[in-house]
Amino acid sequence: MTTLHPGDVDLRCSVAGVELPNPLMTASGCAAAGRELHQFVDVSSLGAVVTKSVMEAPRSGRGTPRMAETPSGMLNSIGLQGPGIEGFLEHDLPWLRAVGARTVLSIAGVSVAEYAQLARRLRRVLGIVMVEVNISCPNVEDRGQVFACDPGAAAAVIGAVRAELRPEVRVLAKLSPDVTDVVAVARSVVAAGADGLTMINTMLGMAIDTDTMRPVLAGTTGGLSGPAIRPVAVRCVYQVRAALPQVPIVGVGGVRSGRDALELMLAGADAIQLGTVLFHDPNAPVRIADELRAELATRGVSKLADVVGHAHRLGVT
Ligand code: RRO
Repeated sequence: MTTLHPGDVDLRCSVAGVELPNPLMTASGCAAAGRELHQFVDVSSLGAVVTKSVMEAPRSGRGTPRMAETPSGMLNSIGLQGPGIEGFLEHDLPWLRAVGARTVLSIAGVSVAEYAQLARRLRRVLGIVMVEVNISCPNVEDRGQVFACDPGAAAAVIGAVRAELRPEVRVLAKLSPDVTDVVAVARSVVAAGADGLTMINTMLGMAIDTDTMRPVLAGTTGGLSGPAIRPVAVRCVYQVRAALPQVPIVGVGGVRSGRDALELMLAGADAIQLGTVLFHDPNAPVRIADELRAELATRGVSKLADVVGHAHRLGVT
């Protein structure tokens, strides 16, 4: 048997018809609009840069402290800090275009009308390959604004965005793991026009400082990310892939290595986002791409697409 060389492994992938040179994207909120990361990794070499979620107006976010470490992950309570859509279009998108990045714009709002307005603003904007609709931010004023926790509310947002965007701009819906039935939410947003799903956002968590005896985060609760949530991401991707095998999935949650990325792809992810790992290893997209090639070569797999959803083909339930 001839051994496959990692360099011969084809990492190209396609998400909802959008062709990417490799499956590794940044996760929203973990690399802003890519500028800082570009000091370490040429962001045009990534599958895509997914921006921090942009709202209609500039926003300063929650008070500090906004981050807390846990033994197996990180809690954040940023609260949607950002430049607003005009600031993003004026300062960030031109830079992303100039460096040749494939840009996925993440958008967020507090109402269906705000999401619709954002999508309308994008109608004449070029240079965005997909829009990721963040309906699952845990750090909002009330849980009623976590649209992804309710299939009907989630569908209302996605339907409004779909109706306003140019038809060729693909729409990803970013889902929350903090639900009883993620498949029900997935079905609902796909019926409303989502071209694909990003799973998962952070899980709502909390830490208390036992010396001060007060919550660590100024926002009290925060989103848990990192290795602790990877099995939850694998489970969500697996369940949705089983129920909706034709729907593209971008897997995200605690990926730190090529093997972790492979696991999510075996569960059914067509592409992968890297989040928390970027904070301690900004070179992770390059390292993980190399590791993924090596993992596939070891298994005699020459094309990434051949492993997507493979765990289902073995009939594992
Ligand atoms: O800004 C945030 O606090 C935040 C967002 Br928008 C999100 O989607 N997920 C998260 O963990 N934090």
